Amino acid sequence: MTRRRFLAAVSATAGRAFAAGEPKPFGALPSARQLAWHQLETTAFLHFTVNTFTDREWGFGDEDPKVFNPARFDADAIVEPLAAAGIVGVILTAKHHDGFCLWPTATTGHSVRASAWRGGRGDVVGEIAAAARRHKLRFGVYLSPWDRNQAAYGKPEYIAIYRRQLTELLGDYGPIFEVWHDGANGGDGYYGGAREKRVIDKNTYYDWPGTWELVRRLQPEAVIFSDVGPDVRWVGNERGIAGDPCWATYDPLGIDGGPASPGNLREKDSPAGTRHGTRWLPAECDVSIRPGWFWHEAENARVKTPADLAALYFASVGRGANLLLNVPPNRDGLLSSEDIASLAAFGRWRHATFARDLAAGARVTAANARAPRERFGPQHLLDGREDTYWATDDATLRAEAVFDFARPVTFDVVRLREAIAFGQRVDAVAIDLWDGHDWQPLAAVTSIGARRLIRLRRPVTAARLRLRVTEASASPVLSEFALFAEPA
Ligand code: FUL
Repeated sequence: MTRRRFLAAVSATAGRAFAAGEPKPFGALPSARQLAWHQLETTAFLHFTVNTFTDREWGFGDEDPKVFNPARFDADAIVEPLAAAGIVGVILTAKHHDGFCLWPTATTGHSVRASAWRGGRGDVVGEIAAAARRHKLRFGVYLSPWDRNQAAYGKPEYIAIYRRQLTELLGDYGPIFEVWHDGANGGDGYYGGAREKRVIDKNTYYDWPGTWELVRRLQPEAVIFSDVGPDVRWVGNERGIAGDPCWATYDPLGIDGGPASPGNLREKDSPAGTRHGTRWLPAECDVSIRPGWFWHEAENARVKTPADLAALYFASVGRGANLLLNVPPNRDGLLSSEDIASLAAFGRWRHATFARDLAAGARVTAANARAPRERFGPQHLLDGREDTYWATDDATLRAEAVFDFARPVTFDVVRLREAIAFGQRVDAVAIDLWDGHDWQPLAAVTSIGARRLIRLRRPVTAARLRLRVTEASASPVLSEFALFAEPA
């Protein structure tokens, strides 16, 4: 199958069946696995390998596997603080660019088997996967395509090795929710002692469609992440910040404007995506809680604060993307106390902010809703469900809903959601506040998609609010209008 045919096949399948009377779906649509992925919001990355012990970010591939010895490694102690922060999935670097495998693979001797850790009988992948299950987190794998240890890297044989490694990871550790293919690849390395530079053709060397078909076969529910999807796209920066707007549709181009591949991407387009693009390809914002991806003693005092994490949450999840927050284990095989403290406070903030929707219970009216109103009326904005929605007649692109509160509410966060199974339809909305005489503009934003969080500069008190869809490409289908207050 060619890449084009593969991508057409994966993006043609809508994730939901449509019933008579419902709005007609618009544009590119999410698949079932993408719809499930959107629900996750926040997941974690664990960067862990020989680098943790050599104090590097990119290992050359000649590291002595004996250096890997996290003597107090405790997978539950790593996963538990993530769960407490509201993180619902964890992706482990099963192999980073240095080629050291965190599981006892049959494909190479350069693995935990040759390490000093637990006499070579340990399996980091197995233990994190099991701990994730115990704490109700999903488990995913990062397997670096670039392998600076492998003698075969750059030759066709390496692709077979890479696929055998994926086959082990996707076959032996239970359900996998996401497979992460890094775009950084090719360059100098150890390569079995050759110590040379190996440049690969990023468009052809890996035969990505073949690898993605293998992932589909072994883990049909897993989403595949790379610079270009096919399910989830890189947001185009490692700062954790989505574009504003951030469209869920995207037609990525290569650096020269031709076909794109992992590592060959015109990344300046990725934060915003492509309005009316042909593929549903939502953004994932990867960012580390520390300056580096791996743990370094010298960065213990530079862990992002809970306020930094909250700001990242608004800049990623708040723009319809997902946040993939890296929290790297240290040399003991634990998270450091600084990271745990920051995660815990971030989790408390999240819970305190989002536990109670202050708009629930409001009275809502809208001049336009498609019939029957019980099914498509604006009351569905407030019912706390994502599978029900307010939809207008097909020809009504601009619409408004007015919310009346029995008692004035004080809030500083607004959350909006489109029912994205119907595509990304809304281009811009505004929110107004009734001051007793007139409507005063409160906020205006563009893309919504899976969600949009509006963080106001200061708390606002209102007894009456108005939501206006000011621009849409198809009749709006909105599933939520919610209000929250951050803890003082
Ligand atoms: C990059 C890699 O080179 C970094 O080391 C890290 O793994 C990051 C998530 O992706 O491309």
